[in-house]
Amino acid sequence: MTHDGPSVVEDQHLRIAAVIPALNEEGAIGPVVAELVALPGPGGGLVETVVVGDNGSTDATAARARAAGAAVVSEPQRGYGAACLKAIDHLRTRAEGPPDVLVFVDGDGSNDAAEVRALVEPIAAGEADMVIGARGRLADPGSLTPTQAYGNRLAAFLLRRLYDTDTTDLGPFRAIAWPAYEALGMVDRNYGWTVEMQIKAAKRGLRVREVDVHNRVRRAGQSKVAGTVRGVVGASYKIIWTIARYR
Ligand SMILES: Nc1nc2c(ncn2[C@@H]2O[C@H](COP(=O)(O)OP(=O)(O)OP(=O)(O)O)[C@@H](O)[C@H]2O)c(=O)[nH]1
Ligand SMILES: [Mg+2]
Repeated sequence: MTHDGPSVVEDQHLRIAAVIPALNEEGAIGPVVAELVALPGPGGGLVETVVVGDNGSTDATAARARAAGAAVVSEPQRGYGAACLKAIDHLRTRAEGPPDVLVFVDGDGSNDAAEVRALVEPIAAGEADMVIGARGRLADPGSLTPTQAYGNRLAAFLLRRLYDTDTTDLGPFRAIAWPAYEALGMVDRNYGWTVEMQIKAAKRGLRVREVDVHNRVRRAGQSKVAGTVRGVVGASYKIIWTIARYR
């Protein structure tokens, strides 16, 4: 499948919104937003709106994101999920109405904006409700810590065994159709966000696909999750707890 020429994504004229949770990402957020805004698409850009969920960053994250073309909403309570929920609230209540598809993108430059199209394609084609960017095959060396790679493989194994899925990864770079997202009733406010979405999608019988994506070492700034003890312990605990809880 080629992602260069016109495709079903163009034909559908889907309104795609990118959601970026960000905490102190001033060194990376500008180019991340700018690359999403610049993606070519039907009648302008592929991505209609970029919303950054700013978690009380103490640096210039909000200003840089706005300057690059994003809407910025502020969520004072820390947490990846809290920031996503706030950004999505904004999309739900905005005057133009909600988008057709949500795409989640990290604010640190780990994801490749050019792959948004590949994530959205199965949804545009009516073949999937949710598409997870799986990092197992194409991740740059060093872009996933050994603990992170192992933890993701373990969580994916548990999802396959306990929820009867084909999951190989909990990658944060992912797309979901708006009605599918709304049906899930997402609640997790921090590290359980990605796995909660996959568990609820499985329980509801959503059509879920994985697409291989690249994964880069963060462009700038400091790790909040995989590179910190607090992040690793918190994420491991919350992910396992979430997997057990919904079972
Ligand atoms: N809003 C918000 N965003 C967060 C929080 N923690 C992490 N993030 C964002 O979530 C994304 C992933 O966090 P990272 O710190 O990159 O975690 P990681 O990818 O495991 O670590 P790296 O290997 O350093 O990239 C980044 O865009 C962060 O800014 C948080 O508490 N709130
Ligand atoms: Mg990262």
